[in-house]
Amino acid sequence: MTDKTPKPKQADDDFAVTRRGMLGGTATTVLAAGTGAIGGAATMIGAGAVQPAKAQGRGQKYALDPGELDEYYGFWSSGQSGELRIMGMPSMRELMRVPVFNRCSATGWGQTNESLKVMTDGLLPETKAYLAAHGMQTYENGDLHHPHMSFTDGTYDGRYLYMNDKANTRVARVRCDVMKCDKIIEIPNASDIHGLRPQKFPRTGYVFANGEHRIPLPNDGMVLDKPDQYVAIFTAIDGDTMEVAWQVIVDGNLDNCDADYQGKYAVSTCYNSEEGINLAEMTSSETDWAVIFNIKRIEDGVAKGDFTRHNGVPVLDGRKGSPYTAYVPVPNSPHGCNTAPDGKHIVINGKLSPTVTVLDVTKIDALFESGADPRSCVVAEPELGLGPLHTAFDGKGNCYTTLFLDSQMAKWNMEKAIRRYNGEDVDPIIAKTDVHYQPGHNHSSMGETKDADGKWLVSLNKFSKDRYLNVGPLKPENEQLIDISLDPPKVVHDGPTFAEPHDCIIVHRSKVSPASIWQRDDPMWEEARRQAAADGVELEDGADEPIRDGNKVRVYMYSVAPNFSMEKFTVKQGDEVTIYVTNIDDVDDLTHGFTLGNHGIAFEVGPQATASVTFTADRPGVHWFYCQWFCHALHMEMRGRMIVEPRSS
Ligand code: CUK
Ligand code: CUA
Repeated sequence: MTDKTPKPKQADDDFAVTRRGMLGGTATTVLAAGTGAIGGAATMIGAGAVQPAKAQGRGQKYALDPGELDEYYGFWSSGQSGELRIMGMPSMRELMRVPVFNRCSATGWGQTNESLKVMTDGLLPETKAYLAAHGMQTYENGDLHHPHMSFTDGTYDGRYLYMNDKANTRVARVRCDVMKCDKIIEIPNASDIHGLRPQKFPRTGYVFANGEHRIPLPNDGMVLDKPDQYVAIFTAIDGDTMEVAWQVIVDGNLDNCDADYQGKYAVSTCYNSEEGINLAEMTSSETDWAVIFNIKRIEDGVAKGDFTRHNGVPVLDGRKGSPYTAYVPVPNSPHGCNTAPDGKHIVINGKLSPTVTVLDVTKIDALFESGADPRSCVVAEPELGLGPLHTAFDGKGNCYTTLFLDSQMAKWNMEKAIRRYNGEDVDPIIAKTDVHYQPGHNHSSMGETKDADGKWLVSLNKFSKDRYLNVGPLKPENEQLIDISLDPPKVVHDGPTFAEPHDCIIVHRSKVSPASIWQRDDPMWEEARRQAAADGVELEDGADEPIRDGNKVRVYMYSVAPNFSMEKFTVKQGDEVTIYVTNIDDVDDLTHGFTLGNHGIAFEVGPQATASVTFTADRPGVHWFYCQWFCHALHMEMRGRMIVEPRSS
């Protein structure tokens, strides 16, 4: 032992817990039997007797044995990376990356005709025109903050995941059967979609999305530097059709949102009641709002025509005093908005205030009667610490709030917070757990559903500082797994992440069942199917020769490990070439790829899938194509030639 560097205390501590976890045993049950029996229990767990901090229980197992499957799916955002990530929880192993708003080198997302259709169909006409004028078909960046699953009756139903793009004002949907994005829409009239949550009850239903920044409506250059004429827009999207159902104009800037368990209300945090445009102006007032949207009234308003149409969407006026909204004053600059699994409470996180404000949904109806005290739905406002951003729940009446500035997770009890608000001398705070460092979102297992199970909590920390080997000036963020079955909760595992997961959900694996291979009739390659039919070709049979149609050439090939159906194909310089590849292998894991050398073209073709790409063959000569997904012992040999005949002079 030459290394004298002291080990971080936390690491030793974790290791001890892991080993205890792996050893199994019944210490938890014994200890849970009663605090009066501490002496006896301590004797029974041996080493625990001299380490009182560990005498709280052995904790849950999080480090899985090789081949062991996780109990939960984690669906992670990736911020400015623009993709969705799938994690195994509690092991925190990254299982998959699902490109959504970003261009993906491996899968060809953003290049294949199938993905470009998803990425372009839902763009506004003026956006398409702007992109075309700059030689682009779609945006290739996104800022994906909030991934959330569709609900039925207050819990996840495994149909879809919805997510926002703050950068380019879009909302996307991922199909949970194949874990691929099937719809992306640009939200008109709004600027920068931030907070996003699906309706919990009776089902999704609506997907609620907040336009964060205020802009003129319409934003066509007629109103410029007159911030008093800017508006922020709340949007309800139909989660089945992915069309905008309606929008509501609000005062202030919208931040995060959530829905209730009754299907009656959506709530958004709203900062900048000052309607300022710089930081000093935006934070000068002592109070901002939680804005409550009355869904029934809004639907009635749409039905009776109480709106103005902008970009084809009914836009209602929900500014202060309107029948559609209620503005609940809360301390300055609230951020997270989280509905508790008790079905009754909504927590508004203070950010600049050390408090969170608890709303009681059963008292919200009264806010929509005239002369109501707008604060009458507030039932608690505990002071937790500095920088409360987001709150998660364990389904047992406890709440876990991230404290950004304090780098802590505050565990507090809802019932005690309410009693405290009513004047009783009780402390709602149960524990504070140090996290490393500066947590933003947190999330508990099944925590945003009525099935919150109180087992795991993840803290998504913005800075990793000293937790990992230094990799240069750009460092990973740090996510920490917290065992909340223990009291006090305990950090048991670190996981580094690349830019920048804001939010995640932890979904029990019983709620999700993805397919292992594609169905041949999947709508994803509908257009390829239609074109092949027009050309008299079956996609899975391919065609022996390219099909010429003026200077458009269509190449239909299939792949079966380790071969493409064409060893070569010939086109003419200047041809617009579309290559369709259908993977006729129907085995798990047997993904092929198609990479065309020196043309910047590469894409994935999953088992039983078809994918295609269109490009101009402008380089005379011989160009090899090959399969880039390891598929067979002869994978390296899976290749062919594209021969481009020079343009005849
Ligand atoms: S936000 Cu990033 S820490 Cu966009 Cu949900 Cu709160
Ligand atoms: Cu097919 Cu590698």
